[in-house]
Amino acid sequence: MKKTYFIADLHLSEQQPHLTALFKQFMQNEATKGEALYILGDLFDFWIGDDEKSMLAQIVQTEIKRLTDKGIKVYFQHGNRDFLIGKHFAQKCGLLLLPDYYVIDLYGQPTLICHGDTLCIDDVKYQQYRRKVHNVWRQRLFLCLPLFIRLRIANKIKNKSHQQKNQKAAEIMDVNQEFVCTIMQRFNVQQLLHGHTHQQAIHYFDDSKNRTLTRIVLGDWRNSAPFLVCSEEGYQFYPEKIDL
Ligand code: LP5
Ligand code: MN
Repeated sequence: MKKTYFIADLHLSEQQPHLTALFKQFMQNEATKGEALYILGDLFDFWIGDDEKSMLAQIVQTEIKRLTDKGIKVYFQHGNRDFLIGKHFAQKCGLLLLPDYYVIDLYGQPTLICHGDTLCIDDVKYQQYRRKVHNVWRQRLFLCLPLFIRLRIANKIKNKSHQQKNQKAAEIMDVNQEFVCTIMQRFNVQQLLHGHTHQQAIHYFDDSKNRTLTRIVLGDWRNSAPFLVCSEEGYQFYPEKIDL
């Protein structure tokens, strides 16, 4: 039976080698059973340019290439931490870069996939910041800087974000339900799949036409290595429940 895997928010970094070990294990075992793997953003804790030649980058590329060499498609959508992953990284390992919103045919069910940060429109400060760092010219300028300066800037942003997050209400950092309905209507789908909020769950709700819509949220890899697997028979989280 054909299977498709979904993961998000691994936040891999040199400081957390156990996560890299979990990633290797997942890529060499579970992921090989599928026809496709979708990584819905925040694979890395942060990414400051494809010229980064760290050991971690090499390990991740090797693992992705191992899958793509077997003919398994590996797709990637940018997260808020690794939106600078570019063509060079992708070409090295056969990774297929997708736009921020993308509709896939999931065994007969059109499904909108995204990282999830764009759905959190009540987090006004984040959305303002996002617009700034997604500006193409600002990104080009940033990528021209020496790596050590980029690293310093990234750490500054991380610290600022950490401070600000502590002062934000949890509801603000979750998706805006009205916006979720609007975006699902815009893409004409009844199923949405995303990460970012880290709250692994399946939400059912009705739209204005009384149709039942589904929103599937992937968990993050803080304490375990959660994934979603889909087939013609439906979908299943592993592990079914994770500690939040
Ligand atoms: O990821 P998470 O869940 O911890 O927090 C996010 C939002 N924070 C971020 C920041 C990232 O976590 C870390 C940054 C990685 C840097 C990558 C390289 C930078 C390249 C620059 C290229 C031009 O995304 C957090 C949300 C939270 O999700 C929940 O949705 O709330 O958002 C914030 O906390 C943002 C703050 O509110 C505003 C931060 C202002 C930073 C000011 C510096 C601007 C300078 C930009 C120019 C270089
Ligand atoms: Mn995120």
